[in-house]
Amino acid sequence: MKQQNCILVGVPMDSGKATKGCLMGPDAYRTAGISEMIRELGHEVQDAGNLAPAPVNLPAQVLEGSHAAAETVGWTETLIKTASEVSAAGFPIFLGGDHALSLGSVAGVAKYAKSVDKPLFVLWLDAHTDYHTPETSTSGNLHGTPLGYVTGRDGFDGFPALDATVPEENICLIGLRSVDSAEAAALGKSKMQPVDMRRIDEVGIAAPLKAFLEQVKAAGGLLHVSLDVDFLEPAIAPAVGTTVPGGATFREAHLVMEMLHDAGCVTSLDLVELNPFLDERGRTASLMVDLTASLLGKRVFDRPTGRF
Ligand code: 6HN
Ligand code: MN
Ligand code: MN
Ligand code: MN
Repeated sequence: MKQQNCILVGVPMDSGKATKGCLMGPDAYRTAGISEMIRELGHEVQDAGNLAPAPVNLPAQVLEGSHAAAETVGWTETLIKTASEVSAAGFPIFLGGDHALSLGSVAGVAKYAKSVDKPLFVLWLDAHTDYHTPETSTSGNLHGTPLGYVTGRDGFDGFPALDATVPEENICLIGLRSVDSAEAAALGKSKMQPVDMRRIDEVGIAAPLKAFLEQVKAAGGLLHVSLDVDFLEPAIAPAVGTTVPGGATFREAHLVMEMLHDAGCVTSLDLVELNPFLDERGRTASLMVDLTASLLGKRVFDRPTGRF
């Protein structure tokens, strides 16, 4: 990855589920030193501050089974606009905020990709598929729906119409270990590329990622990475409301980020679901910042120069 102009976009969004706390995420990343880390790696960084949701009133009956739907629609409007604009200016890093922010970040990046006539690919690092529609969700939590929205599934009445959808075959999900039955049924019919923890146990995390990155590079595509804290093993990343045992280890997660760096095709990033209220002395926030450092080129040993 060459030198980047990183743009930090704070998204203190907490409406994607009932458990509160993700609104503190952007400031936890700032406190953990995300700007300083980026600068030390030789990139430029600007902090665009925090966004706010557009005011939205939904007619009764629209999205009535979904938690805080109007607020989530408002965030989605704001994020589509911002994500499509900042993508033209640099490398956006969306500091969440819960995963419902990806309804807007991915839709906005897809709009940008269409405007520059490049295919968009998405890497979803998560315990969950987040492939519900508001109608299939049993929890009513819209953070479980962003991949449903950006692939153009029905049932998102009330949300902005999409300028561009993401083709299913351009989406790879890694780390899966909690998939609801309605999502599994839809996934079975889709062309998305799911990599669950069982497969990672058997073949390792590098092989499926390498295959996906080769697909991205062969297509000359843009790549958006969405990193959910619960991708990680809860023992190393406790600050998330939806922990699932059996997640990616410290080294598996760093290897993913190091490979993404070396591939040089990542163009935008979401850091989502961090709930600082659930953290232990900031260690989850710090780990997420360290993983971002690996994506931006930090390495233990620099092979060409021999420098550590
Ligand atoms: N996340 N499938 C569950 C639900 O409520 O729909 C969990 C969603 C988790 C959301 O990972 O961002
Ligand atoms: Mn998620
Ligand atoms: Mn998740
Ligand atoms: Mn569910």
